[in-house]
Parts: sequence; structure tokens; C-alpha cells
Amino acid sequence: MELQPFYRDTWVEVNLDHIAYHVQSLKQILPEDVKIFAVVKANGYGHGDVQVARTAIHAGANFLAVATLDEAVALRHKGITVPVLVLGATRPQDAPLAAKLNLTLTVFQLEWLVQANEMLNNEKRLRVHLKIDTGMGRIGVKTAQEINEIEAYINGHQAFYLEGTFTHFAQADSLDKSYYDQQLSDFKRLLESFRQLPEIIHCSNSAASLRFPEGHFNAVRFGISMYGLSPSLEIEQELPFPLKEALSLKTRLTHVKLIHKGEKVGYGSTYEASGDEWIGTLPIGYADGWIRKLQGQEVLVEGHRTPIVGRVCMDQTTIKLPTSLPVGTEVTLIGSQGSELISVNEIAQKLETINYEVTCMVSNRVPRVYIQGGKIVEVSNGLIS
Ligand code: PMH
Repeated sequence: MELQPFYRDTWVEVNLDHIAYHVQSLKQILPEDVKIFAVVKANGYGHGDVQVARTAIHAGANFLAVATLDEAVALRHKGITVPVLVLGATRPQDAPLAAKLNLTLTVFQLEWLVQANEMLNNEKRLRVHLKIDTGMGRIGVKTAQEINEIEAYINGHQAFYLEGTFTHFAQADSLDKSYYDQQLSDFKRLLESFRQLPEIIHCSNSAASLRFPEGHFNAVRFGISMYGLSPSLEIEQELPFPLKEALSLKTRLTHVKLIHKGEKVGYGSTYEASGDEWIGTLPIGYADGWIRKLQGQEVLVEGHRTPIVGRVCMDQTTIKLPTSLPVGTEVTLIGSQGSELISVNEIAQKLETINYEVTCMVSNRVPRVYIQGGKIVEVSNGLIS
């Protein structure tokens, strides 16, 4: 484990024990023959791809899933050797690289296979999973005929190995189960059109893995809840084990000043002091993913909530302090301090979005500090590495 240095007082803390706990807890509720894909796309939902991948595999996950070939290649470059499935579309001309690195690609077009076949040299077979669209409307085949054509083509060409098939639910996180039920029954119906079922059949995301055993087949794709976040607010109470958020976002006061009645703060001078007030400056801004819409959001200082005042800038944010505090005082933007907590969901609500988007938004300018067993075990600086 390396400790890469960083030179700013803003960082993300990722609690790797929480990641491991969610994988272990899921494993306990799954039948033994159901495997786990740890979904680490988008830099592990902002938590760090390789660190989450290693932790999840150690905790019992079997495979990894990412969205793009670049993400999969990055994992190989970082020494990850377990199977990695690319969930999204790739270009046929990149198939040889995937085969060389033993990466698994998602396929859903006959034409793609024909083009990729021309470029593959048959030295190493390319593992593929056939994506079936049962109602998400993104990528995937929709008919038995397409499945038959693709299966026949793959079986007739040495360059490919049809290892898996899958679909993706649009509403597994909704209290109303009807759309999920429809997608599941369409998936089951389309599975019947295979001449021979592939080895790995998977359709469940976090919500479905945790709520609906009938959709487990023999693997599940565990994303958001591995990071300690509920797939939606409405199903939070239904989850089979408590979740523990893995990500915190922290910073320190860089400047503290007294301003007087009528004095203004920030671009557009949107904040005006109504009397003598202590203003603290934080070295984080919208270029770090801490966006302008967070004006007015509270942060934690010395265990108390205090608001962001004035506009969030590209690199700096200003807060109102209850009193004069020393430069260097720790400020928690996401996470707990004392008995107070600012959850990822609170930020998501402020931003009128979902928790997924909040953790993904923290940019690679913010270093990630990894905690395990209460100690820092790794530091990763996305800029200097
Ligand atoms: N499988 C696929 C194909 C996905 O797109 C996702 C998440 C997952 C599994 C994991 O889902 P979970 O995080 O709910 O467990 N994909 C996305 C997405 O495209 N936008 O938000 C989440």
C-alpha cells in the first residue's frame, strides 16, 4: 500500500471496512451458488476503483464490473487480475485489446460481432456477455430472433466465448414491484430462446439483490449499496441489513475573518453581513464537485452545523462561523463530526438529485484517503500519481 502525498487541506475519506461489511452482509443473504460482481465503474462511484475492487474481492466478491473499456484497462494496469465485465458498449476495433487483457465485453449487435471477428486473431478468445433489454431501453437485444442469431454466430466463431447473459432493471428501487416483475418475466421468457444457456446469468442491481431473491439467478451486480447507500429513499426501511456510508468529505479552514454589518461575501455579493460576523474560507469549490447549488447547505464545524454563505467559487467556499476559530480547524462537508451527521442523502436532497450522483461528482482533484481498522492504509492523489 502506498501513501501518495497531497498538498491541500481537502480530502475524501473512504472507510474500506464499510465496503467489506456490505459485501460480506450481502454474501450472507445470498445462496452459496450466487456470485457477486462488485460494480466499480466511475472510479468506484467516486470512492476509488482499485481500492474498492481489492477490498470487495477480499471480502468475497467474485468479479468486477465497470462501464467502459478504459475503466477495465485501468484496473488491469493497477494489477487487478480477477474477471472484469465491461457493462457498456465498446467499439469493435477495441475487441483485440479486451481479449489480450482477458476482459469480458457486453455484446448486443450481430454487426458488432462480425466487425470484431475480423480484427480478433483467434489467439485468445474474447469472453462476452449478451445484454438483453427488458425495459430499460438503453442497450440490449429485445427479441428471441436476435438472441438466436447472436448465439449461433458466437458458437460458429472461435474468436468468442459466450460466457454470460444479463438484463438491467429500471425500477427495482421502487416500492411498486410491477415493472420489476414484468422485466423479470420477460427476461425469463427470453432465456428460454437460448439453445444452451450461458454459464453466468445475472440481472440484479443492489435493490434487486437485497429485495428480490427470485431474481438472483447465479450472480448479482452490487453497486450503490456496497458503498453504504440505499438505491432509493423509499426502500431504505426494507433493506435486510443496516448500511454504513463509506465516504466522507473533509476540509480545513484556510482563513478566518471578522466582517461587519453591510459587508459582502463572494461573487455577485449575494451575502451581506447583518452585524459583526466571523467568516471562514474553505479550500474546496465547484471544480472539486462541490457545486454552486450548495450555497446555503450546512457543514460541520466543532460538531455543529453552520451554513455556507455567498456563492461557491471554483476552488473556495465561505461559511459563517459561530465564533473565531483557528486556521486549520477541520470542517466536515459529508460525514459525521461529534454527534452530527451530514449524509450523502442530505446533499443529494439539497441538489435535487440522487446519492449516486453526489459521490460520483467529487472530482479527481480531491485526494482519497483510505481507512481500514481505524488507520490510514493508503492515500491516492488523482493528480500526482
Ligand atoms: N448493472 C448495470 C448495468 C448498471 O448500469 C448499474 C448501475 C449496476 C449494475 C449497479 O446498480 P446499483 O448501483 O443500483 O447497485 N448503473 C447506474 C447508472 O447507469 N446510472 O445510475 C446507476
